[in-house]
Amino acid sequence: MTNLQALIFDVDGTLADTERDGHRIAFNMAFEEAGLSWRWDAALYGELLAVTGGKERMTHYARLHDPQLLARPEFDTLIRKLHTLKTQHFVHLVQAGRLPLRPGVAALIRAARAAGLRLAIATTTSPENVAALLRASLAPDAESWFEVIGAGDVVPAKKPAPDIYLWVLERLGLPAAACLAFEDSYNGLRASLAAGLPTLVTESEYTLDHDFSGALAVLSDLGEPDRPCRARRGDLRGKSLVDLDLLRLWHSESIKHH
Ligand code: XBP
Ligand code: MG
Repeated sequence: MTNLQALIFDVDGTLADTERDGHRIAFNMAFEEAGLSWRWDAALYGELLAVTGGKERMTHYARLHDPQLLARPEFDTLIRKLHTLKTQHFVHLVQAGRLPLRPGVAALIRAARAAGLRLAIATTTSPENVAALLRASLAPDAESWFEVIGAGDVVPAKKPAPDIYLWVLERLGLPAAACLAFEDSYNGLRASLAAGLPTLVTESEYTLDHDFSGALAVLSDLGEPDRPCRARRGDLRGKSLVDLDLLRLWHSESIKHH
């Protein structure tokens, strides 16, 4: 029997709802600053989220809506410049306290630490964004709570490829069966399942209609004492929030079935 030893968290949509009011705003600020007429409204951004990675997402958008720009020889340089600007804006939004953690996230992370569970992050977003979010929304020294932080371009293929999760597992030196992943999106769940990780999904504003087949459970969020979470799928065993006992139960059940 493989006991639960580590929790691996996705960032955007899982730790915090960062997309509509964070990344999207930062992209638009970068486009304006660069004198580009691109503007991504909330609905369009929801469609563009099918592509993970900000640079990849902008390239995808250009392919659909601005082929002339895409064809210019300096396009790749422009994308890198836009992404640097966007990341600066996103970090400032986070530092202004605009992106709080989702319900139950901080409490579960603190409880996991106290219980000696190892913590890691596996995300498509850029490392600067992770550092800013952990510092501003969890604790000033929170980066040190995560033994491994796998983010952005450290792997060639982004989610739904399993690469970032495999990169994290290798550095944890743990088998997937000793871990549990937290995700919010179809792309993220495909990545974690492809890496063999039992995965808990908390739906986010852009992913309510996603296919979460294979998840241990699909929840509204992790729940707070005064704000119960709801299970779209999975048995909360009468609990109103996700605690370590529930995680260990779901984890042991998933390992039994493998
Ligand atoms: C979400 C993403 C990222 C962010 C934008 O990552 O796909 O691309 O949308 O961040 P995850 P960057 O859900 O895996 O945390 O612009 O830095 O890519
Ligand atoms: Mg996500």
